[in-house]
Amino acid sequence: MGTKMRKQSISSLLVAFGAIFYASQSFADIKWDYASPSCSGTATCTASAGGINAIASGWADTANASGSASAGSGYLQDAYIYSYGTSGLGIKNRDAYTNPVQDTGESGPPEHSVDNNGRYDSLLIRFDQAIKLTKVQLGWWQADSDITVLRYAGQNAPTLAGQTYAGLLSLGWQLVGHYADVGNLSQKTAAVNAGGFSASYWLIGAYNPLGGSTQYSTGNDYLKLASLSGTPSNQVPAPAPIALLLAAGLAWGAVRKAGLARA
Ligand SMILES: [Ca+2]
Ligand SMILES: [Ca+2]
Repeated sequence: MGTKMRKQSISSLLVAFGAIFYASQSFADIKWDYASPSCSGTATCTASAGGINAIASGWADTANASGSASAGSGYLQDAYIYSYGTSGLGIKNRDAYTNPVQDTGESGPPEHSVDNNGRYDSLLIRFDQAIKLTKVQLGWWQADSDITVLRYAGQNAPTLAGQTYAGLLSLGWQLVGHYADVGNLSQKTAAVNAGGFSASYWLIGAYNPLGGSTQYSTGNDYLKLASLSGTPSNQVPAPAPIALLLAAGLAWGAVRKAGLARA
């Protein structure tokens, strides 16, 4: 094999290696599964996967809301998270514990779930880093299973306490989408976030019109969150490794050429 042939072969190898490296950067989704953590009335419940935590906390518009049909009228307060094995995470909001009870039925089935009967329950998910969310999987549902997904695009950590759901939209939160009948989909899984947005904070709740016009029925969605899937936004395939390898190949070629020229 001549020197030129050998140089071309090695360059081809470098390109091939670069292609393989590039392909390996087309990352599969990471799945955060809430079947394992055992959480009972806690403030947070954490699933970990791929070295990244997905810390769920519960929220509902229970502050200054009175009566059992005041969904949307109150301000957000933290709530209590319960895990139900493979059924996933549910929420009992603070109005399950008032005297008299302001969200009637909230402490038992089916409102022990993330529901919108009486109050709008939502799970705030905080990832350790920005994630492009792709899937939301339910483990349990009853009656109806429409969900609402928001992501946080603000600079500083978001504060939910004391805000209304409608007000979140002017505080850096963006509606990613409403998704209907997730429980009826294959694997009870909705493909979400078609726009491919990334965020460290996501808000996933029983269907919530966010103060706007009602797209789906409200007051009848009861669901538990089994898992989330997504991709770290810093793992988007980048051409840099190929460029580096090609540059290395060219440099090697230049060195060879210079060496041959001196020979
Ligand atoms: Ca609930
Ligand atoms: Ca409720």
